[in-house]
Amino acid sequence: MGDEVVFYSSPMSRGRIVHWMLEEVGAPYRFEVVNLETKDQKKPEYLAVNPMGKVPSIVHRGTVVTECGAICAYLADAFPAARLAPPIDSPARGTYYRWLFFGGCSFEPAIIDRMLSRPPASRPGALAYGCYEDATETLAKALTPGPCILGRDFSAADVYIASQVAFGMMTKSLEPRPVFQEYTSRLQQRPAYKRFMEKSDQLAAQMKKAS
Ligand SMILES: N[C@@H](CCC(=O)N[C@@H](CS)C(=O)NCC(=O)O)C(=O)O
Repeated sequence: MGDEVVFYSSPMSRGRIVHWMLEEVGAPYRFEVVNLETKDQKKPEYLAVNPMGKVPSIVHRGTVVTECGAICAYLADAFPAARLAPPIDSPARGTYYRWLFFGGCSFEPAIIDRMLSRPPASRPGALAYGCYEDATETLAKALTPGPCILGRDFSAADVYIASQVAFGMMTKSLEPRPVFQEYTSRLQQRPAYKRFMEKSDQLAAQMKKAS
């Protein structure tokens, strides 16, 4: 079966988060393009991998993993030499899970709702993230000590959170506070980030040319 990660994605999608993560862990991987324009994600071959018909997905050692946050956490554990997750018995492990799950359950929905101009909920208490202001302020406070979400140590949680923060600022659904700008600019200097960007841009250009 080998140790290759099969990576189903599109270069213009949340799969960018996983692409960066794959470069960080140094995993051998094969990029299988799922063209969202031609609705490859809803074709039976791909639905057999992810019945949600969404990217990204990975298959590794015969197991399918979907959901960006889960894939980042999985890859950090599957490729421990990259040291992108605190040890299982470390107190930092709790903080690491906390922000990984905050990213998927609270921060991303707050940003997407804002991007789509969805009206504020009539019952914020029933909404997982409460209100946009609380979700963004909470993250800003957590990032203030820096340089990473866990303090000194860079982790998979940073790949996930920094990607969302950058996306939020790019789509103007997140105010470009200095704490967010400094955090993303710092992490975007990482060699793995630069490798991912170069490969992703190349792939996007090839797809554009072929369309
Ligand atoms: N919760 C999923 C969301 C995945 C998702 O929404 N992917 C979008 C691209 S960014 C997609 O595949 N959209 C195509 C579609 O729904 O048809 C994750 O975190 O991986």
